[in-house]
Amino acid sequence: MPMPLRYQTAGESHGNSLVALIDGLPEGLRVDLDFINQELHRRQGGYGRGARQRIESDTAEILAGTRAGVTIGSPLCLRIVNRDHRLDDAAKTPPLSRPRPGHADLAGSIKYGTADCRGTLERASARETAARVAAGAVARLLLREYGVETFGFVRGAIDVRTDVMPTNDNWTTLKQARDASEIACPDAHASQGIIDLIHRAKTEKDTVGGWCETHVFGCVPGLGTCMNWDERLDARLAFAVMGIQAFKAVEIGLGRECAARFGSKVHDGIAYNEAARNATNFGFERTSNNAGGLEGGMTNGMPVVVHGTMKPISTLLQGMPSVDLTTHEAVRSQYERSDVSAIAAASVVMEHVVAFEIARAFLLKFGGDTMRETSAAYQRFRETRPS
Ligand code: EPS
Repeated sequence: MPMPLRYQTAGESHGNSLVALIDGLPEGLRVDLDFINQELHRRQGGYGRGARQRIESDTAEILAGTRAGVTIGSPLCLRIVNRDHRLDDAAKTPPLSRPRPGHADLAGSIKYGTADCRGTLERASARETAARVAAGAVARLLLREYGVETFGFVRGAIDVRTDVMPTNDNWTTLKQARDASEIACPDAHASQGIIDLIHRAKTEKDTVGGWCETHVFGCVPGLGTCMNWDERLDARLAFAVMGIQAFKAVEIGLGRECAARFGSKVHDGIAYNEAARNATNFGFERTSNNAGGLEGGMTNGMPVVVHGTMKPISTLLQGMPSVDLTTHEAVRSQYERSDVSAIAAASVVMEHVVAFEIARAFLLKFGGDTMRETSAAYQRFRETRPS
């Protein structure tokens, strides 16, 4: 029986490897490692990253789940080896006993009853997101078979924000601009503004967060459900995005701004265009997309739009007020090699966790044991009409 699509990761920042174990993929999906590695490479980039990214060259290998590169319906296991593998060497991973405000250090040390935050911080580290990108890239390979594409980018930070608005018609052009940007922002002026902010933070021994966005194009209406609260697609997307290290807020479509407007200025009018009856929206067009493509926990045929907010990196070169866990003396928090900003990487991670949830919802609606069954169910649905 097909399982709902799901994944787990294992691995520590300076352990041997990161692993993604993906369950619920149909038989017959080609696992294109070049594509996965291209996305892993994207995640490593971005202005403001630390020296670690010059050490690593993230590459996925398949440990299980395929025959000649094609899924056979069993769990798929992907591994990314850590070059900076030193967790078992105590001299190279000394205790961290001056917790960093904002990191998992203090809560983890109390939870595990230790004055050394090392165990917690190694797993809490955002290094783990490489495994999530690998899992999400597999999801994107599946979605591509059905014309569903994701586009993630950096919207801004502090007082810089681009006002670009991705649509079905312009997103591939914006993607080129994003890929030309050192900070994954498809607006050259805003890119420079964000880079300047990160440069300033570096000079001042500080850090920067930012806003990321993911847009999903090509979803048919009806992915997700209004029938069970824990299967609402908007709820699942929020869960997935909030689960990314350092994310503090998630919004769908107009998000928090909804409360600042009357209903007539929020809800997206419905129109019917007979000429577009074979499009993925079945010809039901909307006058705006404030809902971010989701109504009643289901896709409505408009692009899915998810916003994520990342807090600044919690490892500050200047330190923050803290306490030594052994002596309880007031100290500055401990510095570890880190990034000044990982917002570009975060936009890649967010795109991939969003893709995974969309693929999960897609397979819940159309999935079978094989890609042939999935394609047949999808095709049948495309031929139905509300009547
Ligand atoms: C991280 C600290 C840095 C980051 C790391 C996340 O690693 P290191 O301590 O080895 O310099 O570079 O992110 C990654 C390694 C990555 O690949 O994203 C942290 O403390 O969360």
